[in-house]
Amino acid sequence: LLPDSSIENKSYNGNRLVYVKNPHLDLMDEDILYHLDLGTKTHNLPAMFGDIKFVCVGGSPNRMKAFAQFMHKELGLEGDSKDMKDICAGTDRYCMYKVGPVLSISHGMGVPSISIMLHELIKLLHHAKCCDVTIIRIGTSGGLGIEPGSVVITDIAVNSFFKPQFEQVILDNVVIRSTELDQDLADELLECSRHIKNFPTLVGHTMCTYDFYEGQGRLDGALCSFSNEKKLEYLKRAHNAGVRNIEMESTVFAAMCRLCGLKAAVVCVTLLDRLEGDQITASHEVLAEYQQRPQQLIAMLIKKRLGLW
Ligand code: R2B
Ligand code: URA
Repeated sequence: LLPDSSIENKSYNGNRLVYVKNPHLDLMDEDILYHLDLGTKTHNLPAMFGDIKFVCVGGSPNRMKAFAQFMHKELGLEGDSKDMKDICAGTDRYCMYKVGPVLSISHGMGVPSISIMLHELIKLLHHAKCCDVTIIRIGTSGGLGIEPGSVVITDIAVNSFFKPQFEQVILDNVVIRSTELDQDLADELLECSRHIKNFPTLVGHTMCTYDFYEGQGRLDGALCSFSNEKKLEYLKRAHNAGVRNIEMESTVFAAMCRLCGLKAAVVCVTLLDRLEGDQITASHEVLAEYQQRPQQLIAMLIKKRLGLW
């Protein structure tokens, strides 16, 4: 196992531009962001995206469209948000909406899906010469020992071994990257949450896994080779290590944003308490309301930053 070189692992948050750390990019005449259906020759990226200050990412295309429409209303912008155009309409891999300085993008499920999106998004922000960008993942998760519907602001993203690191396979090497998130941003989000009374918000570690079923200790997948006792022993150990929720993207999100100079946060609502069960039994109405909770918190942060609240 090779640790990241100190240069690659260094955060550049002091300087507020978005960094790409790839010498080959400078030699390319054109950069096609294939999965976003955008490119440096086909689109004027600085004109389209240069004013972006907040990027919100989440798994589901519908939820990220709803978030964009919600932000349109919250920012008091003109026009009908129903007509909002998907910037990535030329591809059905991801969707993207721009609302003033806010970009809302879907990332699909799991580490490989979000990682492809982030490579292209970070290059997009770099080509567009964006600066002072804050990026937040708003998502769903399984809770550990907390009331379903609680919102968890991640202090540290950890892997299945409760370690704050992401292992990227590069050629046939394993490179370990830090998953540290922006502490000040997490504190600012917690402060915002104190003004929202209708749901509990807490700070805790978030465990990121490569699977929803066996990888999260579920007994209800197509495959399962462990007992209920073993499952609970593992989940309780995770809880004792400070883990309060489990999802599938936070480690690679934290690692990539950190290396590219983006201040990043992860805010996920919990759909169930994994110490109580595996199946998600809440009604569609309840789940829909839960999924608006991270959006409310992020809207408050954005409005506060823009002096609108
Ligand atoms: C949370 O929810 C999804 C799985 O249901 C996954 O993308 C995640 O991180
Ligand atoms: N998303 C996850 O990854 N796990 C859960 O238990 C719920 C949502």
